[in-house]
Amino acid sequence: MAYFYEEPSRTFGEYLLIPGYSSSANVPDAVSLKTPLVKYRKGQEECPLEMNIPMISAIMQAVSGDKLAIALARQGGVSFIYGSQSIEDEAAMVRRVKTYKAGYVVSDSNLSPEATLRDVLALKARTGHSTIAITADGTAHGKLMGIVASRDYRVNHTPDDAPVTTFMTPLDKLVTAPENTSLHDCNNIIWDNKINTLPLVDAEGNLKYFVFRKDYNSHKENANELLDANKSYVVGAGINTRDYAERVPALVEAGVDVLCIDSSEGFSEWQSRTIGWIREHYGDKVKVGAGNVVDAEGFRFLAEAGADFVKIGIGGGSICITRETKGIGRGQATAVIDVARARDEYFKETGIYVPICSDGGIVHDYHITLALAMGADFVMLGRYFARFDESPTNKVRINGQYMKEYWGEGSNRARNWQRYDLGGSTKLSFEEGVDSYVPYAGPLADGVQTTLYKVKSTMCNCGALTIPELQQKAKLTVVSSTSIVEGGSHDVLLKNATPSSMNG
Ligand code: RVP
Repeated sequence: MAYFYEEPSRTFGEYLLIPGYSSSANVPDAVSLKTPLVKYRKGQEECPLEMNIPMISAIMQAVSGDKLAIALARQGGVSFIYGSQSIEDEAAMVRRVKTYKAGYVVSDSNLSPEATLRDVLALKARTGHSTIAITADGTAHGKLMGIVASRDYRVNHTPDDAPVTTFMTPLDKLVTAPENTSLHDCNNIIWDNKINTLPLVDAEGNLKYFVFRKDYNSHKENANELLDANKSYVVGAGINTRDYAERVPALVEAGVDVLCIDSSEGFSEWQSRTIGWIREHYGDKVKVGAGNVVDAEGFRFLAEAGADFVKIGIGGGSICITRETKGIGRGQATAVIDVARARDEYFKETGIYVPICSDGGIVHDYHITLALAMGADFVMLGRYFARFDESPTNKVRINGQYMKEYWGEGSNRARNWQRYDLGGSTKLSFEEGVDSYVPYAGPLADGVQTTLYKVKSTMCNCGALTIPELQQKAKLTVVSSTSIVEGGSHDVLLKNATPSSMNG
């Protein structure tokens, strides 16, 4: 006879935290959100890869491109670049993140001296950048001849066919610096000379980078940024259980820091084979997370297969219709609680701490705090990140409101059949995801900082200054459906009603 669970499976909206004693030391600024990303022998060694905030971005076309990866690493988290693209394209995205030197920008707007104002305007419209390098061959690293900025020409006054050489600031009038100048020194040069852009050139006069006044300031503001030993941003990437023998080497070659097998259902032989292949070829050097699972059994299977972290969640994603189409899944809160127990038992038995990630279904910021309190080391978010400027999707205006597009990996639009692959020859034959809009929410940095301030405040209410302390001290209660109603504003007529569930 089939097995029946005694309790219904529950989701975050059915739980609340009960505050604990908070002392005068419990202030949000004193809270550390540092958390391990990969397994380690807790108490005996340092975790080889930690994050400064407990947030990773979903392995999705509508979420994790290189721009978002840079923005999130700057806040202290990690993006997993989507795998539902060609191996070359995914590796190129990883490479762009790894070669991005915080503060040093490889010029993406370049023209040769033969170009005209018409070319300048067309390029500016395409890239959105107003500083254009004029190099001998028109490439990002060609011999620097001059720079064109908006103040160098007047549209409708300067003729469209005027050659750039007639209005650019030529090299002999430019302030430049050698390629290895430190960011600190670059900033001094920028200030001393009252310039906005400093080109860095090599001994032959080839352009290497630009340093912009505005970037230096933002670099200074990001105390949490997550950098590797070479001061490049940390980045992850999704892989599948089909083409790993080609995809993994390409991603490793591009400099990826951590991989994750992207699958809607991870309790499978395919996942253990994939991890096995990585261990055989790279030992423990290449880090790989696995999932998704929703119970203790699934966790133990992946931990024993050698996963560096385990991801939890089936059917809870905002764009996910797996539960409706296939009838599988589990309430996200129950899944996290069950897996967290299994993780703690596994740690007691083996001394190995395998971090776990709650993936999908975070609607309100406090759901993050609940997931952490229930034992998750970090959370993966799709909808949340899709709303920001840096996500790779279009910003559109609908009924007077700005929205961003957001679609599931199991939707027809993404056609990520590997994610739902069960072996055999058939490819995605029915949809498990939808195509949608989410309200536009501005720059990632502002959104993440607001969210985490809320997380830290609640942690203080629970008397916790770290995530492990929260997990130890948290007191959680299931709430009745009537008290959920009581928890929102009620019995008043709202002056300014927006659907709060869509605003993070
Ligand atoms: P959410 O943050 O609620 O938008 O959920 C994002 C998660 O949803 C992803 O990390 C992934 O696990 C899952 N997903 C992605 N695509 C689909 C689908 O098409 N069903 N589901």
